[in-house]
Amino acid sequence: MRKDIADALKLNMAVVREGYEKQAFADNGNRFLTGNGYMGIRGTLTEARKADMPCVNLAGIHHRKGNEWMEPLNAPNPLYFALEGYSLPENADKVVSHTLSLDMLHGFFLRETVFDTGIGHLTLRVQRFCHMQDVHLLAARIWLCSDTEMDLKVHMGIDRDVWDIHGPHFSAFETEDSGECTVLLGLTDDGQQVASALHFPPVCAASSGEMRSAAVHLFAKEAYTLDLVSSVFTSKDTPLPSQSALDALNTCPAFDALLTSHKALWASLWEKTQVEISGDKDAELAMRNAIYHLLSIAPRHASDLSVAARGLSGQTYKGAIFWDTEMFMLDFYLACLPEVARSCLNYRIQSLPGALEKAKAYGLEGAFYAWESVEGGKDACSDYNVTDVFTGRPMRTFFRDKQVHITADIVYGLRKYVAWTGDTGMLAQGGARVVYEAARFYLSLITRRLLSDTYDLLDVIGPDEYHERVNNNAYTNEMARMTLSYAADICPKYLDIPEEEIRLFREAASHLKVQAPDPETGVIAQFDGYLALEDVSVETVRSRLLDPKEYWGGAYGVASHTQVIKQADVIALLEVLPGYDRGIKEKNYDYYEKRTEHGSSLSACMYALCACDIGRPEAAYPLFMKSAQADIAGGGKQWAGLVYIGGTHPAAAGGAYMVLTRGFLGLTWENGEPQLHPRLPAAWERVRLKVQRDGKTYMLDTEEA
Ligand code: IFM
Repeated sequence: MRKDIADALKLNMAVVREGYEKQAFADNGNRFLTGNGYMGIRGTLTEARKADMPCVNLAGIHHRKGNEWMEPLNAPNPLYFALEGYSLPENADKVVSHTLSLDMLHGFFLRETVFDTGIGHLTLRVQRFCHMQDVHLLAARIWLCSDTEMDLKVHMGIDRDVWDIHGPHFSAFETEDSGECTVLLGLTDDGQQVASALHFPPVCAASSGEMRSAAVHLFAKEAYTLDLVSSVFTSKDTPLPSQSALDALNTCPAFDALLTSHKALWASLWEKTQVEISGDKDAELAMRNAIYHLLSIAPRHASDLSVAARGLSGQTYKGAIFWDTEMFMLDFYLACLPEVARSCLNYRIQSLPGALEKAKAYGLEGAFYAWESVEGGKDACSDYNVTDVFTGRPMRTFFRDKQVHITADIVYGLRKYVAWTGDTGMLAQGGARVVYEAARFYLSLITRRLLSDTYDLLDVIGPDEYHERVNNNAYTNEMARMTLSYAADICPKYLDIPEEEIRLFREAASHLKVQAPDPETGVIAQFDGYLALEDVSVETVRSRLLDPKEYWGGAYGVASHTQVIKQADVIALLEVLPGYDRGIKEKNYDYYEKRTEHGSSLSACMYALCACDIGRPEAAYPLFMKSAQADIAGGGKQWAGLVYIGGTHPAAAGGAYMVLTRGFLGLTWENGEPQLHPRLPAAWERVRLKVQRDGKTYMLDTEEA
C-alpha cells in the first residue's frame, strides 16, 4: 500500500494530511471519501463512532422517520475496527505521528498512525476502499507492527449505532451468523431493509456476533495483517438482502485480488479522464481531486439513478438530486462517462410522475420537478429548510414552491445530452414527454397582463436563494423561454399534440418579459426592482450579522433587502445560454461579482467561466481554484441557520471541469471536432486533457491549439 501511495504522490495523484487534528473529522470525512456510485464511505477513522460522523452512505434509498426530513439511508458500518487503548480521539496523547492519504490513482484511503506504547512504537495502518467494479463490496486491510513484542486487544465488526441526521432510521435489527461471516439487517418502519455483512478474519473465528474481539500478539518488528471484507445490499437491490450480502462474501475473492481488480477499474477510468496542467501542480491536483470525486459518486452500475448534491458523503440536503446535476455536473459526465449522463437524465424521465403530481398539488399543469428530488421524483424539500438561530424555530422558506427554474434546468440537461450524443432515442423514450410537460408547466405559470403584451413569471426564486418571491427573475425567464421554444421545436416530432398548444408555447416564449441590459450601464437586473435595492457591499452585509450562523436570506435576512446575492444568477444565465456578447458579460461581471457572497459552492465556477470569456484568466483562476479545491480545502459553509449542510461538493467539482474545458481551454466543437481557443492563467504552460465523444477519445492539448 505504501508503494501505491508513493507512486500516486509522484504522479500528483494523492491528497495527504499530516498530524492528528482532533477537530478535523468532519472535513476529513469528506476529504478522504471513497465511493463507487452505489455507496460512499466517509474518510473517518475505523474506530469512529457517531460523534465523528462515520457513514456508509447509500444512493437512491430514502426513509422518513415520523415527521422528520426524508434522507438517504446509511448502512450499518461493517468496517468498524478499534485497537484497545489506542482509539482516537481518546488516546490522542499517545500519537507520535498520524497521516491520512487519499490515493486517487488507485482509489483508496490510507491511514497511518504511530503510537507511543510507553516502551516503543506501535504502527497502525488501514487501507480501505469501496470496490469500483463490484459495487456491493467494501474492504479494509489492517496492518500492525510494533518495535517491541506486545499483546493487543482488537475490536471489529458491524456498527449498528448508525450516524443519522434525522434518524434513527432503523427501528429493528436482525443478525445472522454463519461462522466467519455475520450479517446485520437494519429494518425501517416502512419495510425497507439494509444488510451489511462482514467476513471476519481468522483471528475472530472462535467468537460470534456482529461485534467481535480478539487478542493479538505482535512480535517485535513483525508485521501483522487483518483483512475485513464486507458487502452491503438493500431491499431495492434484491428481495433478500441478507442472503445476497452473505452470498457476495462467500463468492468474492480475498482482499488482494479484490484490490487488484479495484485498481484496474480505477486505471481504466483515469485512462478516459486524465488531465495534466503543466506549470501548476496545485491546480492539477485540485482538478484531479474534483474528477476523483465525480468518478467516485457516478452511478455507473445503474441506468436511471442520478447524483445527489452532496454526492455520497452523508445525509446533507436529504441525499436529494438538485439542479446541480444537470447544470454543473453534466458536462463532465457527458465528456467522460456518457452512460452516467444518460442514467441521470433517465432518472428525470422516470420521475416525471412525481413532477406531474407536484404541479397538480400547486394547481398547475405539466411537470413541476422537485427542488430536492428523491425516489419517484418526490420533493424532499421542506417548507422550513432553515432554522432560525435566535428562536430555534424553523423558518418558512420557499425553495420548494418557488424555485421553478428547476424544470427548465432539466430540459436544458436533456437538450444538452441530445446535442452532445446525437442520441435522439432519449427524446423518443420519454425525453420529449418531459420537455412537453415542462413547457405546459410554464404555460400554466406565466401571467398575461390585460393592458400590455408582456407576459410575466411572477413570485419565483432564482438561483440566488437569498431573494425570495421575486418577479421576472432574468435566469428563470430565459430558461423558461428556452424550454417553451425547444418544446415547440421538438415535441411535434415525437408526440401527437394539438397545434394550438405549440402556438401557445411560441407565443409565451416571444412575449415573456426580457430583463434587457440597461442601455447605459449594460447591467441586466436580476429581477424586477433589484437595482433599486440597497446597494451595499458584501462586507457591510456580513457586518450586520448578529450570529455567524444566521441565515442571510428569506423575509428578514441581512441580504434580502440589499443587492448582495448568494450565488451567480445573472452570470449563470450569461454562461449557460448563448447570445450574450463579451461587452454585456464584462459589464455584468463587474457589477455582480462584487455583490456576490459566493455563499454557495455553485457560484465561483460561473464567475470563473465568465471571467475567461471576457479575457481575464487571472481573475478566473482563484474562482476556479475555489471550485476545484472545495473538497481538499475543507471548510466552506457548514451551516444554513442551524441546519448542517456539510459534505462533498460535486457541483463545484463539475463546475471546475466546465471552467477548465469551456473556460481556460475555450473548447468548442466544430463539425464534430474539438477546437481549442486557450486563455490560460500565466503560470500554466500546457494543459492536456482527454475527452470522449461519439465513441472517440480526443487528447486535447493546448500545445497543438
Ligand atoms: O442547488 C444548490 C442551491 O443552488 C444552493 N444551495 C445548495 C443547493 C445544493 O447544492
